[in-house]
Amino acid sequence: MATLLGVAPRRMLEAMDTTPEALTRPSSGARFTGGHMLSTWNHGLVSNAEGWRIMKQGGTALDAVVDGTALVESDPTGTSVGIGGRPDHTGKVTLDACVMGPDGQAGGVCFLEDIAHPVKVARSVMEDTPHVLLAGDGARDYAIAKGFEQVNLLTPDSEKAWQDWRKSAEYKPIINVENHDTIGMIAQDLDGNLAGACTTSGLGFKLRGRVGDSPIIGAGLFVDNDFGACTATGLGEAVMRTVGSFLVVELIRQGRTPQAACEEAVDRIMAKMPVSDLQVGYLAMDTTGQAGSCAIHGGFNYARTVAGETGMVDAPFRS
Ligand code: SD4
Repeated sequence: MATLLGVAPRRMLEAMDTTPEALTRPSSGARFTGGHMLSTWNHGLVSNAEGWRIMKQGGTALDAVVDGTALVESDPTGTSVGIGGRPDHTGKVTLDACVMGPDGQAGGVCFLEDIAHPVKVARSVMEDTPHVLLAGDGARDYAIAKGFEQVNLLTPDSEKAWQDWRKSAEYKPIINVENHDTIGMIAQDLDGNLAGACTTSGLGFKLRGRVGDSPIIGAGLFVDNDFGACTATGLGEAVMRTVGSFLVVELIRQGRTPQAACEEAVDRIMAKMPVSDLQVGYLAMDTTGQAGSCAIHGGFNYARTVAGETGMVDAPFRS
């Protein structure tokens, strides 16, 4: 992976230029057109493999992130995404997802039940409606009307975990450092265009109705085709309070590297709240093929694919 990390030319940053002209011009450096994908956690390997297969056949970054993350949604052994995701405190699985494309278009669903592929419904909201976000029963009715099948998302394993949890029914709105696996994926295709997707079942045993950062544009995901893309994983409340993914892309727009931008976004969380019990990780790319990542604690890793070559990377951390 060391070679991969050095693949993209490193943009030379001079003193930050914050003039209005500088803030609205696309990032300097040639647009990368070799195919670049970043996906959270170990299951990112599956998403990137699918994404690269799609890109090689001429698919767009948007196709790659939607179909790449949908594969993870299909895996019943994943406990934080799609089928098999842990339920809320009433035993119901509720899903959140969003997508963003290169033209600034965006779509999402939240508090969605009984539908296996929220990321595909999010894409449909983006492409087939004038809206950005559909919630709850309305989102489910929309998905059914669009031909998505209704399925039982609560696997026997998840039901057992919920029954075990009910014995103490201790509700803590925190996320264990080692226990989360939302899939967030950002990609740049062979035309150099950016897109991203994020999908999750959120916190296990959350309060009914709780929605995290993952379906919220600017929190769990943000894409600006002229500058960069970012996705987040971890405790959504901390990400939402700091509008984390938008912040990272905005900092890239202002001239930071993806790495420096992710570090700043983590530092903003750490400056505002105690973090001993919570984890957040950011993953970002710019348009020139550079990647960056940062987490509050160690343990956050991601899959990186550059021109078809893939490796796992351990994210730097701040605590
Ligand atoms: C949430 N951010 O619902 C999601 C959880 C997560 O890895 O990322 N898990 O808060």
